[in-house]
Amino acid sequence: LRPTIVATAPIPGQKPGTSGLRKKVVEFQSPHYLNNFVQAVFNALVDFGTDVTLGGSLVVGGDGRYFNPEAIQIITKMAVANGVKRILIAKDGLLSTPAASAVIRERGPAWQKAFGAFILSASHNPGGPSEDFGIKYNIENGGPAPEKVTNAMYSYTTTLTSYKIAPDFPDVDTSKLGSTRVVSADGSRGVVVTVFDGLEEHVKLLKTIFDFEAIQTLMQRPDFSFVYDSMSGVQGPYAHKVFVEELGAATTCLLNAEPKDDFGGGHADPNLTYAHDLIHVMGVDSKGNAVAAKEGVLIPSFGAAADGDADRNMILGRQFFVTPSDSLAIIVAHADVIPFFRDQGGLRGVARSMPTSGAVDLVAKRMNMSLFETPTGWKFFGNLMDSREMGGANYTPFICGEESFGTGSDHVREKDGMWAVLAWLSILAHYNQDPKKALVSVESIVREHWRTYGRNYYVRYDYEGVDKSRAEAMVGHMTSSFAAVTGQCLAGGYTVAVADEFQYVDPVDGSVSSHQGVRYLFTDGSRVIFRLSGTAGSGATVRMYLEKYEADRSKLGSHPLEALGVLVQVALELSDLEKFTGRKEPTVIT
Ligand code: VG1
Ligand code: CO
Repeated sequence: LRPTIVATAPIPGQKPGTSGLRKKVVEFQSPHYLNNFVQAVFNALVDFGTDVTLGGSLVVGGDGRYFNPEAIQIITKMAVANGVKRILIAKDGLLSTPAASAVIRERGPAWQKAFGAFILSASHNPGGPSEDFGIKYNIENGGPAPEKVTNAMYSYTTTLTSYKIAPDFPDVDTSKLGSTRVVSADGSRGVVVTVFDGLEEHVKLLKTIFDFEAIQTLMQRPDFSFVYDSMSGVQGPYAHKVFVEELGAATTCLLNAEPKDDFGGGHADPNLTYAHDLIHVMGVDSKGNAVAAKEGVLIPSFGAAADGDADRNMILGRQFFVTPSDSLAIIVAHADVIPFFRDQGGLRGVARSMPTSGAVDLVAKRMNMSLFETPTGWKFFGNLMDSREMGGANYTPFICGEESFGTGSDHVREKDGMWAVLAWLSILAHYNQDPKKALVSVESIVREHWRTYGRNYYVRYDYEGVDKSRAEAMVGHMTSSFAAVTGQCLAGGYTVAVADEFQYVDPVDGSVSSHQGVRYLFTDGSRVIFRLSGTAGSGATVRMYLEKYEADRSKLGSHPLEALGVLVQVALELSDLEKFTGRKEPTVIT
């Protein structure tokens, strides 16, 4: 157990982004790279009052991508050297992001409760020897480390001169469940390493939230069928447990349910471009249009997909795509069909990231709930969700969501792909209780929602792999011309009411996050937003978000690209995107 102090030097570029540190695998494999970052995390924890030597547990697991096994051994040896006494490692290293959050919050008696977790994932980024690896740290509430903590981690990476590791600590066999106690040579110190079932807590928790019987009744209807695509990420075993073992579905309902360390060469991102297997089965093309079924082929009534670390979700009906922003609004509008919310007296608060459409705002307003608009990234939701526990305002129970296929609630402190799918199945079960009536479809639920609230047409353009300095120059161009464009009337009569950069003041602790995206708010309520992604492993990804609200009930049936066509031109003009990036077309449209 004796720690060795290894001399090292700061490595540039180790700043955690929207969700942890993500880089190419080869970078993580280079000498000291992972070690430096892990030591910086331990150093930062000391500053924020977490004493890891007190006996609490450290959770370690990941999405199963390439380099996960090596990273688990390194982190274990470093945790031992930094004084951690209990280490909980998920079996085979497989632990989804929402399950990690559940494990931190739920596992074990108080005296050995977890103080945090290392989650080894680059989420939806491709995996494999030449692709991305990632690491993020979640704190004791189960959520991502807040910005002040990730800033401290980064600051340590810039000054670090050494790290601690226990090189003689035996490698952990993660394939076998159970605890091993390793005692120091003089018998004065012991460390317990437990390999645990990464599925257990999360599935147990989900069963307390949803009415599994009602969902099972829906799934047994002869006119209902579904398919779930785990995209070769970590969700496969969870999907098997929930849908096959708990709900009695056939294994043929599961696509790509075997975790692979390169996600089968795919891009484990559940959207219309990358979830090609699923959209094909569901009769939807990459623009979200319906594709006619081949003769004799039955298209399932419901389809969903997860990303690499299983915190994202995409929801599809038969030949129908549900935008994540609409999905959030519809789940919120139906929260009472979910026992978790109903039993707590109903949902009281909702939050969305700034670029997410305002569809949920309309629901919150009508249902008289508090609404919060936060910067992109799940770490900003944690404080809001915890505020009741902190004795503050009555914000919980709570649902939050992002336009990037992320939805979840305060049952954990991460977005939760399985939760979103079970929420939708609960809504469908609610509308389809009468076996004699024809099936109420996903599409009809969404259209009814639009008829009630109006429709927030929404689309996001991603320009991936852009030269970083050019992307930054584009942002600079926009921020320096805010005053000049304000009040200007552009194509289609769009007039800029406000042009600014989004800044967030956390209502719970008052911390300020600036430069969270360039916003153009138009006089008719439409919005254009630009952000540079904080999850790109290399280069820059420009995200352009467009939203236009339509209240006219006769105009609810257009394709978003049609409804937003002119606004796209306005956005390209305001940003001069083509000139700065050299790109004529986006890489992905969602
Ligand atoms: C993206 C999404 C953001 C999400 C983040 C992490 O961040 O836009 O909404 O929270 O990924 O999701 P960015 O900075 O690239 O826009 V995940 O599933 O990759 O952990
Ligand atoms: Co993810």
